[in-house]
Amino acid sequence: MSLPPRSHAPRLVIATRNAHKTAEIRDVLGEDFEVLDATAFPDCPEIEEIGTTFLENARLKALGISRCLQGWVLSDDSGLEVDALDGAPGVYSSSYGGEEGNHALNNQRLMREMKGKSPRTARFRCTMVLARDGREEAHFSGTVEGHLIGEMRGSQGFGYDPLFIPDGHKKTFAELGPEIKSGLSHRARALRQAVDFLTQRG
Ligand code: ITT
Repeated sequence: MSLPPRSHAPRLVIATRNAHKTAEIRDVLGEDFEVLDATAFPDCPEIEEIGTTFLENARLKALGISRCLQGWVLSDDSGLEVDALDGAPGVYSSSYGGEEGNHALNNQRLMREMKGKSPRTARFRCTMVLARDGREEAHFSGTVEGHLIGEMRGSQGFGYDPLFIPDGHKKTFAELGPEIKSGLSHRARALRQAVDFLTQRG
């Protein structure tokens, strides 16, 4: 008797060079997809994030990477919106402290700006664009509400996780760890919509 052909998980390329995002996405998707990111395609261009909204930047990243490879590409543009700072750092979350991707400087600036301020409510927002053959197929958005504390707590996760306590919890994302974060994060919420879309498309 011959064995049935081994099924291969469909490939999904994440248009990011942020290894934390890729790991979180891989965590949520499990074995259902083969997840790669832009670091596996060194010939693809670096994408300049010149948009002024999450959706604009998510489009730039998804389309830029999709034009240089075949198959499904998913981008993630995300950030933290703080009510007492009129939504800052928002789309500029990654360079808030003055140096692109420097999470320590970003957190220091956030703690400085928030000293004595209220309310301390904030949310993470994630916008994802799915693209194929250089064309946008769909976009999705997810948020998680919470509040900021005045000092960093926890060592897991990345970015602003040590300062952010999601609603319904008493610990920061950096203390709660990946299992809880991937159950309720902005990224997981957007990603589940993307998976539903891909499943419907077969
Ligand atoms: P790519 O553009 O390559 O995807 P990036 O890190 O530059 O990577 P963004 O431009 O979307 O990504 O900026 C996201 C920033 O928002 C990130 O650097 C953090 O400061 C913050 N951020 C987003 N999601 C976060 C999360 O789950 N936890 C903590 N901080 C987060």
